[in-house]
Amino acid sequence: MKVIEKPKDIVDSSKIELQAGSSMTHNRKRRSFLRNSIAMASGAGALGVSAVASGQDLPVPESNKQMGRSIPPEEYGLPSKFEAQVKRRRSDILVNRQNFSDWSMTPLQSQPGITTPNGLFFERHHNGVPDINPDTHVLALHGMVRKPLKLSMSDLMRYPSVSKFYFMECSGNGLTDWLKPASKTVQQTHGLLSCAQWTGVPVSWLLDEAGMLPEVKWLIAEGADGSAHLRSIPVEKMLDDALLVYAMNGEMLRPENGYPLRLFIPGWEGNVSVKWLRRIKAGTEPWHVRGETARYTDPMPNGMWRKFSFVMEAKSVVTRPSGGMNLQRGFNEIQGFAWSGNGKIAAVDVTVDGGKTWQQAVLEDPVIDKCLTRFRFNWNWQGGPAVIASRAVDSTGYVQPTVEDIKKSRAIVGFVQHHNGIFPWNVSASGEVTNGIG
Ligand SMILES: Nc1nc2c(c(=O)[nH]1)N[C@H]1C(S)=C(S)[C@@H](COP(=O)(O)O)O[C@H]1N2
Ligand SMILES: [Mo]
Repeated sequence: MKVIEKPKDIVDSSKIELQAGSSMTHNRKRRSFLRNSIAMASGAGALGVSAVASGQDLPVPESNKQMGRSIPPEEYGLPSKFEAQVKRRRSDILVNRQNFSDWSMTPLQSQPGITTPNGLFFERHHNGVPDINPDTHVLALHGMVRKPLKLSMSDLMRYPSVSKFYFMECSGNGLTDWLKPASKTVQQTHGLLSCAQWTGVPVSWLLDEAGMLPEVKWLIAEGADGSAHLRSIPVEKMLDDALLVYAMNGEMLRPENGYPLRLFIPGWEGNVSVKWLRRIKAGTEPWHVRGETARYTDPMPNGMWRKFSFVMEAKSVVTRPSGGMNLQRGFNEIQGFAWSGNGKIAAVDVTVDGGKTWQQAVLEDPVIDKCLTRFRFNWNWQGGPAVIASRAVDSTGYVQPTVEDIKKSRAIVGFVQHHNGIFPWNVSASGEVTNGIG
């Protein structure tokens, strides 16, 4: 049998000096604990874990003495009631006067792996969530094609499918935090970011079937929601890796994420992944719709605006410790996510001194193209103020910029889009973690 090897940089629990429990009377010889950077700050156990002296220290829990809940004939399982605080949340900075153009954010501080559970996947709707019956939903492929196609959901699901892990990030992720006042938690600063395994049919297969004309340069996708959301997408991207997605994380899409069908454009701003997709039209020019002119473009210092900013460039954030948490002295594993719309994550550096020095974090497998990558870094906090941040490097060699770097090429005004700046968390002398931008 193959065992999962414990990574060498991880604290070896056999070498951690465990703190004596209160009922522990006998004298146990201290085991040595010292490993590389994880030097002990005091005589107390690094992780503050209590040792068990004998069986008597282990009372039998009530749950051992009763029958458990039985399985109902059928159900959709839900998380433990003790996890009730793990929820999607709307912004605590911008209070909308109406709820139709709104968003909710993923609790990244509570996400242990790279996939976001469907009930926690962030949402962004320009005019609410439509209620679409898959039995009557139709996808049309038309415009500059030889044979326009109309497909029902059951037609589409007869095609072979692929399943791919990709992150999705709204270009407005963090937009409140480069302005004042700043959000408190990583959910509020970075939660317009989620990651899932997406299942569907490559757009290229259907464009091939429809006989797309060689002159086609751009395609436009439209949603069946109240905002009739539209985006123009270059043909190269559509043929490269765009998907017609009907499922995420092993079940059909949730209504809020585009049920029964959405376009998925890997690595690009979430806005182009048109939900509730009803048609794709082929043409030669971008259509310059509202979402491409009044929104989703970036101002530059000279007052001009960029035409398109599709790709979400490399970015990372520390999720533990993060805003609202309280640090304990001694060993702390700094954890976070890194991602890039241009490829794989090659490295992540971590600083605990506000960027004076950087050290390389460990990347957790799997490291997937255009997908969230987990990183971790061992830190022995001795008390005293600290500023923690991470910096991602992707497979193209691109390094996540500082806020100052971004300001050189971009005007940071209004609702800042596509901001991938290095994001700091302040740690106070007493261990309170707060937004380091504010
Ligand atoms: N039809 C339609 N598609 C849409 C939107 C919308 O409002 N209507 N919002 C876009 C935006 S701005 C983003 S960031 C993503 C969000 O996808 P999600 O709600 O599944 O996270 O959907 C995009 N696709
Ligand atoms: Mo978005």
